[in-house]
Amino acid sequence: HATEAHQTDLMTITRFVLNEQTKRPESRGDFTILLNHIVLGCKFVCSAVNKAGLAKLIGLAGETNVQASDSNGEEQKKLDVLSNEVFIKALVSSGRTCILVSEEDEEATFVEPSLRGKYSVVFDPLDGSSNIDCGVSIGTIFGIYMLKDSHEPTIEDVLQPGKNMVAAGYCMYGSSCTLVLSTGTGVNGFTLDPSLGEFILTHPNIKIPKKGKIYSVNEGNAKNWDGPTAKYVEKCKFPKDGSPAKSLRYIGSMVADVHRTLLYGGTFLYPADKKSPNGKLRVLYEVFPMSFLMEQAGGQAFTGKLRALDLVPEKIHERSPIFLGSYDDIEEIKALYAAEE
Ligand code: AHM
Ligand code: MG
Repeated sequence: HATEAHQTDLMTITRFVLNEQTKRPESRGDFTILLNHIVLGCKFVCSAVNKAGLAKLIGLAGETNVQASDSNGEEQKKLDVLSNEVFIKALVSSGRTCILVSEEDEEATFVEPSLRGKYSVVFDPLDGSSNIDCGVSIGTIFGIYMLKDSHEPTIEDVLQPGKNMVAAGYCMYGSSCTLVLSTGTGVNGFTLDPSLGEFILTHPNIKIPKKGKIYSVNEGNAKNWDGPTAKYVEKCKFPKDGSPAKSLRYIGSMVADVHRTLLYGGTFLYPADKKSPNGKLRVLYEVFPMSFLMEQAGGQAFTGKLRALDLVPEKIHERSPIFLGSYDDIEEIKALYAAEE
């Protein structure tokens, strides 16, 4: 029989999440609506990132960029500022959110009562923005908490350990636009079909290889590392057990580095060092969502002290060291930290 030229049964992200939600009797479609607004934000940012070189969208925020300004002299915003505004507006207008924490905003946004819903979203609208100007992959990272009862929301409602998230994901703006999502029952990847404007399921049930052949870290910080991090990287390069040395891959864009780690296996580290004792990455909207996805894919995420998802953040922009990736590889790192104690 003839091979099919076109796939005709398209599993869009909306259809996928609706299917998942109907398995939950308490669900009234609120999560699907929220997700649709996140997806809209991702599509907007994807389109803006793709046009950035062309449209000179990359002028400084608040500055009038003569070349980039349109005929009305409209100010052009930097892509990360623009992305943040788009997400905030999309999330508020969904009518399903109550607290928003963005890497771009010092303070959390409390949604006004008339538009309030039960979900809180923590996000980095455009992570890795130092990579924009040279066309390297960047991404949006998000995590979602749910208000347990209908009390007046307070900041404590987002200062929750990552294991309390109900969903997490990222969207990578790379050679294609890929959205990876977990609602706590595994990890699935969707790719934007630009002609349809829809995310289609392309990576069902992602599982990270149990052990990997790659490590990923900014080695420029090596002189300031602690003992276990230094020992681990030394082992990657000069293994003493006869196993082959690992390959180093480091893009410097968390979404891209984590995406590769999820698909190919291995480790991604942003450890503590003498200059930054808490590492660089932010707990709420970088460490937690990626750790949630790693565990859901069968991997692990560790802070150097504890399971990353057990951390209880005290401040919304708090940082933590992070070691995440293949199950066996993170076991090795945990053993090195345990030996230190
Ligand atoms: P940003 O939020 O300022 O873009 O910084 C976060 C990025 C991550 O995407 C990436 O993993 C990390 O910074 C790279 O840091 P470094 O340049 O120190 O290696
Ligand atoms: Mg960031």
